[in-house]
Amino acid sequence: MSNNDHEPIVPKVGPASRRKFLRVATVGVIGTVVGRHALADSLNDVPVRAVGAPLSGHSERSEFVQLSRIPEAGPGLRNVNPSVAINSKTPLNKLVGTITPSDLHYERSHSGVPNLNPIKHRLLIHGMTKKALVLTVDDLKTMPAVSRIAFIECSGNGWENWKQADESLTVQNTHGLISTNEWTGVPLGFLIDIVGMQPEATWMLAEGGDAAGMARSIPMTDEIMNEAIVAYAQNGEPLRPAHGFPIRLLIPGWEGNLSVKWLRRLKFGNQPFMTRWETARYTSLMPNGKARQFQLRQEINSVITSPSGMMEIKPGYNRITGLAWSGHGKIKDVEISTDAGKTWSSAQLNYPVLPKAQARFQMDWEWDGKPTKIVSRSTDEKGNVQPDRKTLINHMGTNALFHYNAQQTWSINAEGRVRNVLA
Ligand SMILES: Nc1nc2c(c(=O)[nH]1)N[C@H]1C(S)=C(S)[C@@H](COP(=O)(O)O)O[C@H]1N2
Ligand SMILES: [Mo]
Repeated sequence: MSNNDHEPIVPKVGPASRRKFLRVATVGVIGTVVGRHALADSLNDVPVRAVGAPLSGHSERSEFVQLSRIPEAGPGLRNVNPSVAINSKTPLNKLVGTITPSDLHYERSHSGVPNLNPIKHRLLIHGMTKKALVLTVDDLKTMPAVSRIAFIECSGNGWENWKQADESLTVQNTHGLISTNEWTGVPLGFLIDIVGMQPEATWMLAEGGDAAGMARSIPMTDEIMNEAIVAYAQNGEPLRPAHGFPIRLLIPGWEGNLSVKWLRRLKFGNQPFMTRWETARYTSLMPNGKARQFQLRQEINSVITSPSGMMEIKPGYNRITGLAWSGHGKIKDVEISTDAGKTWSSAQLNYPVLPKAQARFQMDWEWDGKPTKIVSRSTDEKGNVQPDRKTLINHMGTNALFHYNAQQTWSINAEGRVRNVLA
């Protein structure tokens, strides 16, 4: 592990920031913060101790906490009946830290969620291999396992903002097609060693057991052979049906679409299999009229989750926080501008920062009450910098649907209302 993994929490969020905080405090921030809270001097200031409910075999969220995904039917198609939804977005505006609770992991399923019996399920591995194998879920569970914290992101994440910005969107609407979980399963490389991949094999077809027949061609690069997992668990429990129970493929950092759920088949070959998912779907129409195929990596991205769309803030101290991620590796820096992109300063990163996982950033901010725009811009360890909207659109035009990773701007008016805008 590099130094970064062990960067202690206290020094990063502590002395440096505290100094900044104190400096700001001399112009009144601590005063504002303290002024907002009640001063206490006796036990009468806290509620009496409460009688407890019986313990249970399964705990639920507090009745005072409301958290849910939003089912949507595509760009601009919100507030639909869940029966016609094609995806369901994670409430990034209401979550903290970096791990998404399993029941709030975003969901994208092309033909519903099959209810598969793990006893009957099988994984076939064949094609350009020395032998073909059919494995049960129990077979997989007896093999060496790895656990890895990684994001899955739909390449459609951000698609709401390609052409125009609907001012009523929350960050859940604009960026809710990404989540980070800890995934456990068998390394793909181990399975490849068992079946013996032929030297000519350069691509792998992964096929799902749902009615859609989701199937994608995956290039057998060293990176993928080292990092892909046939996963049977998320956040320490068996996969939830919506996320591929009993098994799914996980390709950290690459299009969510490649992380095939309800995995039933891996087939090796010497060229891409050209499924309809990589011809009719999951291509990007470029300004010259040609379609870009096999844009498989999720690019560098970030978004401020608070304050964000449809929130309201007050003048004085506000803490800006958000999430940054890159399919190339670790996030190295997140800069924030609170003056519409004129000046930038680095936010604090919460450690550990993991490769191909969401990273949490935060910054203290004193809002003077004047209308402004806030925006974040991330940089990863490979030197990739999140593009501004103009740069992305110059390159991609506005006809593409997938891989929108432009900097997200939130405008704030004199009343403190936060709204989605293009830049
Ligand atoms: N078999 C199958 N796998 C699938 C899909 C699907 O519809 N069927 N959807 C894909 C898409 S488009 C995405 S973005 C991810 C979403 O994974 P999640 O629902 O666990 O978030 O799964 C991928 N794997
Ligand atoms: Mo997706």
